[in-house]
Amino acid sequence: PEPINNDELALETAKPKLKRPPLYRVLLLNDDYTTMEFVIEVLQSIFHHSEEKAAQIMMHVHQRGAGVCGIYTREIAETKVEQVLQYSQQNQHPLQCTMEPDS
Ligand code: NFA
Repeated sequence: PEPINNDELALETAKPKLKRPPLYRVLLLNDDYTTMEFVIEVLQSIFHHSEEKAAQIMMHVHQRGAGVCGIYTREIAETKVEQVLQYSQQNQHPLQCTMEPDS
């Protein structure tokens, strides 16, 4: 039989690595001061939801305390959180946004 060293074996048995990246949920948190209209605007402009879907997510956050606005890879989720916080501060709203691993 053909001799085979460990490096050749490693190359021949190496799986093409096509692993999916970890995903993160971006969450909006309820508060008593941010207007419903502003939350809907954030969900439409930053998360690209329709007005109807944005209103539905806003009401979920309002009634349950928190809700998912979208699920993204780490860098995109981080950017969404930063954009929400910056846009909210610019408009004097205390709206909070965070991210967590998607299960
Ligand atoms: N609770 C806010 C209000 O009654 C609305 C709100 C919804 C704020 C979702 C933050 C997130 N004006």
